[in-house]
Amino acid sequence: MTEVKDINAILASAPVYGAHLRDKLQLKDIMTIPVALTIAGSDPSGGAGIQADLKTFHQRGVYGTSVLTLLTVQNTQQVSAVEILSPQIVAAQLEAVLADIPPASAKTGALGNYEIVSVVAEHARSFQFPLVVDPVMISHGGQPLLAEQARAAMAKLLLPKATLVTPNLHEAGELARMPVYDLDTMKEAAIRIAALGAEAVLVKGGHLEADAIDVLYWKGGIICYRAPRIHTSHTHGTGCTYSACIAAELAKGCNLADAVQIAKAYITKAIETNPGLGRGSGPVNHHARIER
Ligand code: PXL
Repeated sequence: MTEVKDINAILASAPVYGAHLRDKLQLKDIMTIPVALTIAGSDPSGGAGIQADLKTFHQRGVYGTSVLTLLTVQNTQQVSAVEILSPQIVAAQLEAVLADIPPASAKTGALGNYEIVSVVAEHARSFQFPLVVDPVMISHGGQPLLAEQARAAMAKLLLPKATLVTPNLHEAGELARMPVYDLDTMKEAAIRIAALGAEAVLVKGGHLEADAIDVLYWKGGIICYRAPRIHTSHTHGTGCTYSACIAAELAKGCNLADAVQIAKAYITKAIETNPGLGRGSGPVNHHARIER
């Protein structure tokens, strides 16, 4: 083991922490902070996408790195433009960050088009850590965030690399090629999506009419996670925040069923305590605190 002579010099050079925290930290905190990587799009209003992922990683005690795939122009009322980055610049970001700060987990969000899905899938072949795929297809307001022609590529190229895929009812319907509208069809869709190669599938029932029930298909069994429905329009970024929390818990070494349970508690609290920002569908509360 390397002998550490001057902990203050090391802490001072650690960009992770603000100066006010340095005297409270020990070297082991820096050496052991888990890292999670997000590969996703930007939401300038801060509720969804990369911004939601990084805030969630931070809140859950994980250092976040990020690779951008696309920029949206949006606020809580609408998405007015989407600009997709080149696959070359996405690959370059991935290579830069993976070579320098190896993560303990990764997640994907909006990927934009076929070329970016392919580049991410190609890199994912050598990932030695869990990968959560949030198969984002359209924005909250209906703007496409994954071209229609890229949806088959998502199923064929990326899902076989996924530790977990987290579709909502609409995305589950597209991936499983069947209507998904209740608990039975959610279970059936989860099994069909797992057959595409994902190790586990979490079909999220946030858009069901009664309780928000999510169905996890993992290791041949089904686990249901239930939370009471919260009546609010401030749910922007729910999917990103939920999957980011799962990735954060996996980075800390949690098993999948526990990671989903913790993330379900976190997202429920985040919706419940939303800060009511913006004039439209506002963000959830990324500062939400839960017991675990
Ligand atoms: O919630 C899906 C999503 C993902 N990524 C970005 C988004 C949205 C929804 O608006 O803007 C960048």
